[in-house]
Amino acid sequence: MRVLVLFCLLIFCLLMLSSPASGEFKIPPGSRRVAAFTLDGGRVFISWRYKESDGAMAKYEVKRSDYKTGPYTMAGIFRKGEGTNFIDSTRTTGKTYYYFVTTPTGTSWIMDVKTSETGEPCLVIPIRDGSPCSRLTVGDLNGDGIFELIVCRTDQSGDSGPKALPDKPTLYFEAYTLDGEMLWRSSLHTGCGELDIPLVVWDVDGDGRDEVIIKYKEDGVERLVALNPANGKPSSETVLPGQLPEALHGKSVDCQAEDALSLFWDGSGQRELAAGGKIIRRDSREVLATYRGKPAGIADILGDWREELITIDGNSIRIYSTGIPTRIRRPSLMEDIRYRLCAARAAVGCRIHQTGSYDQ
Ligand SMILES: [Ca+2]
Ligand SMILES: [Ca+2]
Ligand SMILES: [Ca+2]
Repeated sequence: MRVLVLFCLLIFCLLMLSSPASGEFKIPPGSRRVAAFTLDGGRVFISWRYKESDGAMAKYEVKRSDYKTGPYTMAGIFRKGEGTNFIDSTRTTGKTYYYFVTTPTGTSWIMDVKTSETGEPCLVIPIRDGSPCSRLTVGDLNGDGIFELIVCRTDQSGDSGPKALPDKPTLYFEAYTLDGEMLWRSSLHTGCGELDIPLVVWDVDGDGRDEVIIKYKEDGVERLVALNPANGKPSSETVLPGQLPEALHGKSVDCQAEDALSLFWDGSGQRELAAGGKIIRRDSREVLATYRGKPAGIADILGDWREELITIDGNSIRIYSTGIPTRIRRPSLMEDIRYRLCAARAAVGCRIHQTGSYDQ
């Protein structure tokens, strides 16, 4: 509860940066990006998002081809009572296949997958060489419904960047697409380290693109700065009135420890646990998947309603997806305002598991 109250305080501060004309939050439309991963044995896992607006009777068609330009043949039809994912186990190892998914609204996507004997459902995104990073969050920076990653890292040397100050570390904020393209890099010179600085990614002005909001302290003055989601440049800055509660500095926010991580993974509709490099079933302790790196976030940013585990592994971000099919059909969790608030709250200063409408 304490975290929620403090987060509401921070959102109130964010609203001070909003234009008077906007005044309300908008939820980005939700990605229709298809997730396609190769599993072991040459199998292919495909999943896609079910939007609530598709309706209960929504039907999806999945077609495949050896060539991007087709011809495509039907691989599966998924009606009410079936999930929004499947495993194609009839493929030849080492070949590339193209999958075409069509929704009731006529929207379709193509994803290519090269099969292998030892595949795992994981996206690996290299980040720029430099100081290690320990924090990241997600947001839709261009309003296309597909999430981007925002990484925070610190250069303690104090000699980087055009405005470097010798006694202040340089904080870098970098944005990457899920395809690994670096969109922009922004720097901030402050006496704070990355773990001391709350950052929130939220569509403050209601234009469909999430701003990156950072609170920091400089020369004893609390400030909020909003980064333009298009280029990372500061678009507005506000000096906060008075002294905010200590918890808004980020470090002292109450939160669950990293080893209390839980996530929707296996399709049972119940959460599983992630700890010590393993994702395990809560009741039987069965190992469902393994991961590398330090967990940095959990969110439903790909495919269906199962949650991805995001880790930082050296100079790479790894996004682990389930490869387990399910017949449960649920809207993307990121369409749930309660869940989105939790995802934003997690970046204020601690890692916590998300809580949405499917949690009791
Ligand atoms: Ca986007
Ligand atoms: Ca915006
Ligand atoms: Ca997911």
